[in-house]
Amino acid sequence: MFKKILVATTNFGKLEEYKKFLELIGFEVVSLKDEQINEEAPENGNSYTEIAENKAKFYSKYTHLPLVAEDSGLEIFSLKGFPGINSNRWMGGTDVEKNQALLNKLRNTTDRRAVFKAVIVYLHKKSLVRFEGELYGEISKKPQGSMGFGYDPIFYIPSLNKTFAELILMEKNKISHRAHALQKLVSYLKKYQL
Ligand code: ITT
Repeated sequence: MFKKILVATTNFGKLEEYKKFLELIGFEVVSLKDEQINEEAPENGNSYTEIAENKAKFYSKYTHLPLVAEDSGLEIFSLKGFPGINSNRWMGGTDVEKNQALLNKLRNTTDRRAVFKAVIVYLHKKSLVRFEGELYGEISKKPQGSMGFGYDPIFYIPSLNKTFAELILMEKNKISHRAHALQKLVSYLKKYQL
């Protein structure tokens, strides 16, 4: 029988990335929709960790399944870490519009360094465990590629000469901030046979 885990995210792109890791080690990944959870956790907190923990606690009110929740974001060096923990809510509009707005902010900037960060919180029987990952890269001059989600078309990885949106999921899942955190989660779940 498969072990069930709730991947408590409203973001379909994230969900797909989690599935690849967790199904490989024998989990049946359940989404918020599968569990008929229609509430959305508020983003409360001053750090990725605090926000991810609060999301996990929020969704645990609606299920008895072990669950994971995540907070992640893109930090741009020349913008002093902006948009960071506000990556999803610093402006309204579509991902395409957000990407364009960031490119506009960097129009005259030569320092294009940026880092993607993710904090995953695993919540099971009231115990919270945290896993972190990050990936350094740059903001491209224009959007490139059509895969992935969010800021993928403008996050450029110099060693690959590609943006995240030019990578297939399997390639992104080898190197991304989320992949680094997910590898740690997978080791933990395997170690404790959860
Ligand atoms: P949940 O809170 O429901 O998980 P969300 O999309 O609101 O979904 P976050 O609050 O963690 O997630 O927001 C992080 C934002 O940062 C996300 O919406 C994307 O726009 C961006 N982001 C995070 N990881 C990304 C990735 O791998 N590729 C592209 N953009 C990413």
